[in-house]
Amino acid sequence: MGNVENPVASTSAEVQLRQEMTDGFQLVIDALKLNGIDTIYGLPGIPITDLTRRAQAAGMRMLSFRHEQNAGYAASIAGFLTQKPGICLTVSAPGFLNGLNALAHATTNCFPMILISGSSEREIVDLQQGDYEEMDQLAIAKPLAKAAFRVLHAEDIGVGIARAIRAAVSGRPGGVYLDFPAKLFAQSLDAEAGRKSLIKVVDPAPKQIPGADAVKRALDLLKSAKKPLIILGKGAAYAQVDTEIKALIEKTGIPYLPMSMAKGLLPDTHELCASAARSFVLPGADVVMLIGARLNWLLSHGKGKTWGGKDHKDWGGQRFIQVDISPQEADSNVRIDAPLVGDIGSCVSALLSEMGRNAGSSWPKPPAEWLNAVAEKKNGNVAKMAETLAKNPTPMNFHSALNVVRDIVKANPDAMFVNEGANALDFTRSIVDMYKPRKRIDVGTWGIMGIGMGYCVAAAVATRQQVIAIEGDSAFDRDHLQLETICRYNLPVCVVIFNNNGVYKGTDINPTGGPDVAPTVFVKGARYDKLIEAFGGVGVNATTPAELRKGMEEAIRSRKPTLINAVIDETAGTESGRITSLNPSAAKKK
Ligand code: ADP
Ligand code: TZD
Repeated sequence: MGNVENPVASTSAEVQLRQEMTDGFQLVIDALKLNGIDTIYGLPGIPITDLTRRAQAAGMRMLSFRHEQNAGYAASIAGFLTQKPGICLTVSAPGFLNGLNALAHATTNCFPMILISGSSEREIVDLQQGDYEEMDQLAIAKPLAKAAFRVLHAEDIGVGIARAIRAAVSGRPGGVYLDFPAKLFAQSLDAEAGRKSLIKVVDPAPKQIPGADAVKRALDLLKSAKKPLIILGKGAAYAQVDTEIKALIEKTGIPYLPMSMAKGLLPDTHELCASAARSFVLPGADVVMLIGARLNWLLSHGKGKTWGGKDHKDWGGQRFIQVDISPQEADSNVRIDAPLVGDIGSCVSALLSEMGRNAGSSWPKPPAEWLNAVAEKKNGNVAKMAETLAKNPTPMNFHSALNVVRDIVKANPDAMFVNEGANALDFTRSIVDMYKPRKRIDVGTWGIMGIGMGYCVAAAVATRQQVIAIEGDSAFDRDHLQLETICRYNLPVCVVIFNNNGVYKGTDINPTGGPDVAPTVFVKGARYDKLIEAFGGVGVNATTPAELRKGMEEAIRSRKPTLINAVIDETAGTESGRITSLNPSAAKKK
């Protein structure tokens, strides 16, 4: 199928006829644009090459990646940042499978995303006659997506895209798959009929108002608490109701713990932020209000030793309030005494207005004993960390490098911050304070490696801010070629590789004494900075905090694509960072 705007000379009657027709390609573009979607992350090829060209011609931002998985991660985080479904566009079978990882990631993390994949001819696929890139993609996508649809007729494209948008953003957001067989794009349709078939989705993510009884139940429980705690999750960040959440925390005076991607909803330096006293407040709290956070592995399932339970499955005695849009989330791990089901904006507003109605402007603050104990613990830990950060060992280690990163982020609070790795993730999360909402984006619910460069591209495109990425050298494995994507679009991205010669560390040895290095070890002294130079970006090799600081400052000043190879002591860090205990063999060794 060629471009419809073929500039071959034609009679005016022919032009008139052509203008009155539209086709599948055009309807996909028109339907997306009609719904305010102006960016596509993808990789061209049969049958979607013309779609990428025509999307660009129609004024959409069409960002081509070097691998679909990275494009998919970009789309997923664009969805998180914008509340609009991020679009990933791939070719059939292998391209689709490469994008599928990100689709599952979006569903798992509650990010709105639509994976659109071209597919082969239905009649050949269904009879398994061996078509080019034959695969029953819809069937494969279904278990990994919140919803999955196939469109066979051009006049149904509008409905297909409307359903996909609604499914992605309403209720608990997630990943949606849209299957477009090759023939669909070439189908032509009367232009007027085509226009009429499109749907501009009205109120795609409707408010969900919590019940008055549920609001009262939650507040009664909160009021009874002697040691209350609020936990903010990435659902709270996604909801974009930052002022209301700040008001709730400050009005109640309750210490809060931000989950990784909720950091910065209130500045991490806020007096009620209990991050530095995490291992004190979790077992110590008697009533915990979860706002957009699940009691999954990241919160030790709400039980066990982390929560003061005697053994790993024992309840710590906390009573929980859970604010969540999903009515099925409560009781997933432990009993939730007060589920508050609704969108976070409506729930937090309802809590605030009910608090105001009952207590005038003075909601009772938590007992001073609890607040003082939390503050004491926190201040002690902050002071201890300050001592560690002040050291300047040779070689540079995670702490001395992160001391620099911490300063740079403080000086550039609007910069987007991407982070992946094991030690490179855990140390960064606890050392680098965030000051504004939705700035920190990272490995999320799965603890997945490979999101880094896709996130960098989407963060730069969706927010137009400077992007800083802190990457473990192994975390960066799946990302190398996206440096070309970053350079091609000249994005203001500064990637810092914490290079410690391997997965977790670079010190393992092959116990057989054979020629192969240990499975966790990489080439020693690799120069990742040379990779970006191949594409015209700026490469910096930094062996000291001073060199790292200079490199980062220059990257931010110039806004040039930059990669800093930060050489870190290969003996620093621990196996799997803070989740060593999840390794079956490591647990046995302990
Ligand atoms: P974290 O990893 O930060 O703890 P999770 O991904 O586990 O956060 O939890 C996010 C929760 O937020 C999910 O249970 C999801 O249903 C919920 N959520 C997402 N968006 C909203 C919203 N707008 N209103 C209410 N809850 C939401
Ligand atoms: N593959 C994928 C897709 N996700 C994963 N989480 C892993 C593998 C396992 N894994 C981790 O959980 S962290 C990590 C891997 C391979 C890399 C750790 O090494 P690093 O970080 O160099 O990135 P540090 O700072 O050296 O610990």
